[in-house]
Amino acid sequence: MGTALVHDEEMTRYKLLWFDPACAIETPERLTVSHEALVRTGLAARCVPTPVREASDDDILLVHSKEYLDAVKKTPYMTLDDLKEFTLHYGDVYFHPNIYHCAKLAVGAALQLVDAVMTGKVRNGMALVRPPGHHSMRSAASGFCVFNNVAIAAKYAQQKYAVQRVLIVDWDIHHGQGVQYAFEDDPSVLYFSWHRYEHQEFWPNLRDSDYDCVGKDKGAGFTINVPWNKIGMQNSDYLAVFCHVLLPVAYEFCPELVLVCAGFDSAIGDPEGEMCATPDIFAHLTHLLMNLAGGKLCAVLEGGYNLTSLSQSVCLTVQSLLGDPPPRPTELQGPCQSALESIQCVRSAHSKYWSCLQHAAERPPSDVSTKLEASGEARVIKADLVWPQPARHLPPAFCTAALIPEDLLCPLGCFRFPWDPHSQRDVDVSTWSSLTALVRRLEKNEIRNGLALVSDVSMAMAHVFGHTPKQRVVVVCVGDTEVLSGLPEDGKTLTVHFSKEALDKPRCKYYIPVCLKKSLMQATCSLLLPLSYQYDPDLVLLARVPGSHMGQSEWQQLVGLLQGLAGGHMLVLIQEGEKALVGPTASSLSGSPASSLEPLPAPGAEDIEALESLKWQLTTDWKLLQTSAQCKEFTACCGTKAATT
Ligand code: Q6M
Ligand code: ZN
Repeated sequence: MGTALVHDEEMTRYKLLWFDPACAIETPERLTVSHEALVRTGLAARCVPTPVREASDDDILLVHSKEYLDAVKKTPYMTLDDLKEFTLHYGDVYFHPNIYHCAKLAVGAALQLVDAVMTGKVRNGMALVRPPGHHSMRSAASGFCVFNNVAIAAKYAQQKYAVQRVLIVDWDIHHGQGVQYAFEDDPSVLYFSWHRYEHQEFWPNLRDSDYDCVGKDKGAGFTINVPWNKIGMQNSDYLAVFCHVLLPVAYEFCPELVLVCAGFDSAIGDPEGEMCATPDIFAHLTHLLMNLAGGKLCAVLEGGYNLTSLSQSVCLTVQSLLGDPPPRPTELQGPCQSALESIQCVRSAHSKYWSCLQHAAERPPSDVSTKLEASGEARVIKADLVWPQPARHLPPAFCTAALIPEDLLCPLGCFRFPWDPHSQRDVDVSTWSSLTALVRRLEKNEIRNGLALVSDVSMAMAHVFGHTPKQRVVVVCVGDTEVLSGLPEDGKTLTVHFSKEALDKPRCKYYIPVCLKKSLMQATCSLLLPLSYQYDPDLVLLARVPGSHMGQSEWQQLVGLLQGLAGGHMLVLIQEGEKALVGPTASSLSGSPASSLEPLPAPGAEDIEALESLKWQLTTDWKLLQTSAQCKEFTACCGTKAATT
């Protein structure tokens, strides 16, 4: 399906012409190093090169006023003094004789990307642009931004392709107030932003950036602000927000297009953000969004001022867009106290708008509020920031192996197993030993993933475990049949079993039965993902047994999302009676986007109750499940990262 890369050197041809420390970080090199890194790593060559174009006046007028456009149009003819004077009307932005041209190309690049994705030329893509866009408002430039590239792209997609619902994910470390204002009363565009806030001490210092600004009128609930009130946020803080805020709401919203304000000043080493999330995290953030909207995702560059972490982060984003498995997440802890306070506040502010968050109201912030000084120590940021160079990983040559009976057609995109890609045949062709051979290939990274249709999932599992002594495995079972009697309970496996009838009681922290009537996406986002990320398996084993209410698209979402773990190594076992799932499973394993879900039904009170109490019981062992800040006494005795380090 392909990944578009929109890029044009012309956008490097403007720069700051006078002394202004606030603007000095926004340099042409930002674009050059990002593009060079994509070329050097071979990623650019794997993308579909897509030319930019100049946005038309009508495109720009989708978001901006005629007066503002006319004013910007005059800048190419201004003297240096005129430009300086013009710049003074706005905050933290500079003009240059060529910036109007570049700003038109930046908008045009975003629109070209939307065209490529919406016409089905590619599945997804990234546009490398300057100037950025998310701060610019109807009649004002701001924060290095001239025209609002992503806001215009959203309106354009709605107008040209009749897209009903657009999700905008703004992971830049600044609040994209321009995007927020463009859609604050519009329920057809869900705007999510996290941003360094520090109780309004950080630029752009707006009251409108806090968690309780949720949108207006019909758009109430369709603006989600996650303020970071401390610097030094880490991978686990970002992942927690995705699992407990963004993803559940996004699945409920059910977008038809996802746009990302892809700023990388939220990565470690950035002088503006001062956060500690590593470039790897962007591979995961991208991956987690890639199965929404039938895979239609357009990432448009915003900020990012540390040239090293910027270019690494850009590469990791594009790598995920291309379908490579994200690198293993490194040593995830739980979110820090300040992040938990923000998460709790956002969830509670949105509980009346989203049924997936309705229970959050029952645990309102008690003595905590981001209005107050956050509890816990500030993290100390090391003076010399170093982070590991992202591993130059090689995806296995073979993606998906299918171990299925001879009379079944091999699904598209798979190869039939047993079969030796290195030309020495697998000798034994009986199902059990073929299964063992397949697992060994996964272990050796010769094959990325596989699926097997088996007569008895329990026996198949026993077999797999008999032959993978060293591996840590996340086992996910779906269906109403008990299969797990023989599983090791020594921490070498973490098992989550989804059923609609109660099967079993939790036996230990590594065995988690989840009995739900519906709300399966919900449980996947806010329970299964955090557990699995924290466990960090070498292999994911997904088993489908008879008797389940999980529909085909939910199943595909599950298959897609779980591929973010274990370097993409996943084995799917399907019990014979569930033959119809072989095709859809194979399709997701070989990288096709999951089919879109229907807008989600409101979860029943029973489900919510079950899920919440399960999470509550498990949080002591699994910190990534936390969604509320503890009282200070609790923090003092049980310890959190902030308190113990
Ligand atoms: C803030 C000075 C405070 C695209 C972007 C632009 C950020 C503008 C920052 C303005 N300067 N130290 O969001 O990255
Ligand atoms: Zn930024």
